Amino acid sequence: MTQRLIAIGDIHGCRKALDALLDEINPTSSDTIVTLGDYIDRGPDSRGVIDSLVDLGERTKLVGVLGNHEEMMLEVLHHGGSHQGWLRYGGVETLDIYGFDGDLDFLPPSHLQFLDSLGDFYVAGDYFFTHAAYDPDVPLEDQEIEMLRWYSLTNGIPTQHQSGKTAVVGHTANRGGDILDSGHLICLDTYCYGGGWLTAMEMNTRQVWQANKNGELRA
Ligand SMILES: [Mn+2]
Repeated sequence: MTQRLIAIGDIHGCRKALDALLDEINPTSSDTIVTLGDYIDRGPDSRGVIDSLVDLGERTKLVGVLGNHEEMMLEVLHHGGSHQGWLRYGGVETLDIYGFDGDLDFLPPSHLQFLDSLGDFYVAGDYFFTHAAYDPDVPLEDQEIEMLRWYSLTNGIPTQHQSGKTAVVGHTANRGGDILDSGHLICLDTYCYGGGWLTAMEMNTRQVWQANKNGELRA
């Protein structure tokens, strides 16, 4: 059985898009799926997205990368951090779908467990995966969080990482819906919540799947 390595870009509450892609991909226990972060906020069904991801983790090898949106939420939940930034960046929609009533323990235990399991980066073969970007001159394990989760590619695309591996990232939305591929860096954030597409890419074959927020596939 072929072992596939599939990356999925920023989901942002677009559960129908995620489920449509997973139906097409039909992941098995021999596949690895790397989700690039920003599962929640902005889109309509962050709770449903986390439900789907928890379920996905039971039938395939799921590697979840932490996005800046999950970072903002966890900062509020675990450390009593300021909620103002998170709410401004789409946290309101997330609280709404979880039925937030003023109590900060609104997440089901399985959802909190999933969010707490997310990592800063993942390396597989000739690729590494982060949410946003990287410093090309710094080993992956020494990267600053600002570069991994917050840096926007609109400020410039980093040169190839010193490891020689190809970076696969999300975070910087390509509003036209197309994948950004600069050779040493591939960005799969194709703006699903805003009217673009949710993108999945199999890294060995470069096969691509895309679905919009209504769950309609792009040919
Ligand atoms: Mn992001």
